[in-house]
Amino acid sequence: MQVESEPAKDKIMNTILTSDRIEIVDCMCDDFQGDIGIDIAMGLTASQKYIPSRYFYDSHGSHLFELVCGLPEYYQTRTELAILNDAASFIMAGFDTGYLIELGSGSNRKVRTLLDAAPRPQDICYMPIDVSESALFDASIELLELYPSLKVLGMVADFTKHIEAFPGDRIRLITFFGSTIGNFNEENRLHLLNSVVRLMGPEDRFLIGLDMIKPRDILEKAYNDARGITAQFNKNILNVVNRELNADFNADHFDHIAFFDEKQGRVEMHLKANRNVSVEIGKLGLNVHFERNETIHTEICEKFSRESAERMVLQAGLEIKRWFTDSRGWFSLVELARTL
Ligand code: AVI
Repeated sequence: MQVESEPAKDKIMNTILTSDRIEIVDCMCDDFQGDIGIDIAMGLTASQKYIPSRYFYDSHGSHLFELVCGLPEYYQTRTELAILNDAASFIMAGFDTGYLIELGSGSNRKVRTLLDAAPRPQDICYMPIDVSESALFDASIELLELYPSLKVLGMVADFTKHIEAFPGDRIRLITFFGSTIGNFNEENRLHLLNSVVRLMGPEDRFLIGLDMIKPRDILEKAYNDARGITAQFNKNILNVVNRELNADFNADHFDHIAFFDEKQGRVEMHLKANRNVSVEIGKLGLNVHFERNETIHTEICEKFSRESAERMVLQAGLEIKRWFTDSRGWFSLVELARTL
């Protein structure tokens, strides 16, 4: 497939797969390995210990997250899908050719709604960007079968770092579903949005999913499901650290906790030591002690109001073109353009 892309400066890209309809390139080049040691050393020696939430998503964590998305308490995925179903034809009416880019693509469920509404799918090049090569590969192959005229240019990449590698010779619709933006702190959120804005031309559009503020009991149930899948997802981060850094965390010595901090407008997930714990992190030559009840902060999940969302996008240099939501106003899909 002919795609005129400008490789990111100083980044090596390996082509994993290429044929006439699909190309998958790898921009990661062992970044994950390099970063995790630094991230964990910093996080577990801080006064409030933390592990960055991006380490949830090894293949088991990605599988657990897929299970979370289907839980009755976790309203986000099905609400966003329902909004997308209603909004897809409006969104795609203005985008009948170009690159359909999906940041953090995972499964292809949401983008299929857009492709189904595309007037001419043969004129669209779908660009999934994901750190998981296997998820990207499986989702891409499935799409090629479902849409026989579609072209796919996949990037195994961390979209927080490799945005500059996206091709820019055609109009782009960049999608960022699932309220993943809420998992970034304010500084990183702005940094990510700014880098998307720098990439965008005046005709490009950015479609972003946002989870909205709602009553505490609904939010807290969504992150404390009855089957304990979210607890498994949270604890899996310790297995990732064990595997990658030769550590000896025992996940049974920690309890999953998740609560809504109303003042900050966000759900926080932590792992709380249920006894005094001492952990050896072999590859870092580091021993970390946890007092009983001390927590490791693993995730923030920001919840937005219309005002806070407007403030955020304006600050990043974006303007709202269209705002789609459900009847309860629980989730929003916002179509953005660069402010000129
Ligand atoms: C990926 N992200 C939007 C999810 C969320 O709701 O913040 C991750 C998650 N954490 C616990 N459950 C789901």
